[in-house]
Amino acid sequence: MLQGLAGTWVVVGALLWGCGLALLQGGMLYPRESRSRERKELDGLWRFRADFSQNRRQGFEQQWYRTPLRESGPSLDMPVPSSFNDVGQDGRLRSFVGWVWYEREATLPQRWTEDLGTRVVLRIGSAHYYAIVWVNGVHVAEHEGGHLPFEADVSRLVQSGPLSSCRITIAINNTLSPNTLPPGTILYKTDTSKYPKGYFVQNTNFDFFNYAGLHRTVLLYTTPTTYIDDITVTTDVDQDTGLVNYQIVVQGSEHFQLEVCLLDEEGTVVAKGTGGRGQLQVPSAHLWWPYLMHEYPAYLYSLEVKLTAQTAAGFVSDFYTLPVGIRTVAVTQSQFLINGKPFYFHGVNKHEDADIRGKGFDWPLLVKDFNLLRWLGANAFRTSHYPYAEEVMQLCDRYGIVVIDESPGVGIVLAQSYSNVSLQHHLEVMEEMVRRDKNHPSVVMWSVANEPASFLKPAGYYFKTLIAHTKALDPSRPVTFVTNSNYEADLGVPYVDVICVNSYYSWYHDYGHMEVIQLQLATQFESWYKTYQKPIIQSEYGAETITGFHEDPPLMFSEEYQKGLLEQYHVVLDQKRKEYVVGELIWNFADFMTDQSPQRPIGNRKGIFTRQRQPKSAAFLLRERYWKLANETKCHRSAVKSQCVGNSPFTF
Ligand code: GCB
Repeated sequence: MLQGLAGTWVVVGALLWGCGLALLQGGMLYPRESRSRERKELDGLWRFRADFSQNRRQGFEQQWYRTPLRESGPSLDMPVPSSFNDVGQDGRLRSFVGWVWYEREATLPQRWTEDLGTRVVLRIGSAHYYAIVWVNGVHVAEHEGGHLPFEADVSRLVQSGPLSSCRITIAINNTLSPNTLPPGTILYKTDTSKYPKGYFVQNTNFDFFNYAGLHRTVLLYTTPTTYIDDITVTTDVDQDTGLVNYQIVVQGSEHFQLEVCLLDEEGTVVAKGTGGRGQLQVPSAHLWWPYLMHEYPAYLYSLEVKLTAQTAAGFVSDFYTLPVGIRTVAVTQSQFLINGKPFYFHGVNKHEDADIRGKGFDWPLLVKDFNLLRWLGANAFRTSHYPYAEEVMQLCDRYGIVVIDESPGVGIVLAQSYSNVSLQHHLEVMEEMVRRDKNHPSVVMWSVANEPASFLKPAGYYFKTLIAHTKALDPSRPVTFVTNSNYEADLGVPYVDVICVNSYYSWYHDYGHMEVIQLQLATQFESWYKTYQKPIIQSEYGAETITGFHEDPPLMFSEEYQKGLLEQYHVVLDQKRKEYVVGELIWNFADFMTDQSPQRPIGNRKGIFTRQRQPKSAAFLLRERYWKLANETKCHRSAVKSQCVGNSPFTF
């Protein structure tokens, strides 16, 4: 892979073997059931209380975690997973800033509490933003950051007495500061002629509602006390042989054996290995291809890992199965290559957002979204503007939807947010994110931030450090951040592999003048490319549209204007994609909730689908375009020419 690419950056999968996660301890494998592992989901109704006290600290002063929540005052029923903001009728809760308290009892199987060879782990998929966790009143974990999982080994606590249940209390604070990701500020309004005493508001520099709560599954799972803690897989291709490099970390014992087996989709063993690291060779490998790029996209093998260890109590075994897609990613001066073939991103930006549940994980919504993506002919999305649920990434692997995986680095615009404290936290967040998502074949690039003030002086050092660190964590993928700065002023872009640019011509300026889009967009692309000679993705463009508003000739906010604006962009994209533009991602997949402001009529309406996932006219326009692009690129690469007829969508 190293030879033959004149590009700015190439994949060096094998180097990942040398990589170490500098700051974090331990792995964060997705909790899967196996012959040695059980899981118990704690989704459903939890008890809930928001701390409305003046300093929001009454819960700590009165130690609400010490006794069941019902004993320290009234509580509400709160569904998990869900944001707490939109499920109630209390306006104060919708905009609440401060500590909220969640609690529930979990009944544990007898073996979990009696078998000292069992390790019991509490895992919280996402708690926004800062969380403290107690089990039976004992502090077990603290975590900063709203979009990534964290865990606590609670074996000692649940095995210390004749317990059949345990009480889990989680306090969560959604307050943002200039050093959090995303950043925010609390503004105290002290003019007593206008505001009551102690009045404050939380300000943010991002355009989505700061939903909070337990957004993803909370669960308990078990492993043996000697267990498979982490697996890292990178893949490469040599002729038609797939190469699967693996590295396994074991905790709990120094004396163990590891066996690995790679199975194809039929369940046939295609390669075997032993030991904590190695390379499996798969002759005539089925590669993992993106959706619409191949007749059989998204091929997944299964890597079965078996650990056996000799412990004081006898032999123990642990089993873990990881889905593996064999594919390569590389970037040249003008192309994004997957499996050595040019890949053009035609897709969307999303949000985790829906009526009532806010950012709460919801299977029906997720399946609907993937059905819409495939209907649309989208082959990619960006996780704007934070890491999405692990189940989302799993479906991307399964359907071949390519992902630009973005950190919660959105709204970094204050000078304070470039401090060392902020940078340190951002480095840790990248570690958590890479640790969680490194094995997903669908993830082809990391995005460390969205629209930072990258023209500020400290931005150069900040992004240089952040991008270098991310590359050290994972040399197998390109790294970017998404810019809306001027090409001459941007101090971060020198360090990215692919330039991702957002622009809103004839929306945030030149209102209504769609006739200037082509000139402005062409100038944008040419300026960036002349300066950097790197591939470019139009990572956002779009127009606010209220579904059902019709105006012809088009006026802003009408469905016709959204379509017209997109069409102007497409003219230039069609020219430049023949040169160095490697993708286009519409803003946004669906309408979504934001803070209240005169520009946001109940949220951001730039979706091509409504918040309830119904199509606006632009969805049909994009559908035609994406299928046409897919047909073109597929014809370009495949022998199946007969399917390349007209503009109509084809199916495999
Ligand atoms: C952007 C931001 C996105 C906003 C969008 C808009 O540039 O990246 O978060 O929602 O513009 O609609 O203004």
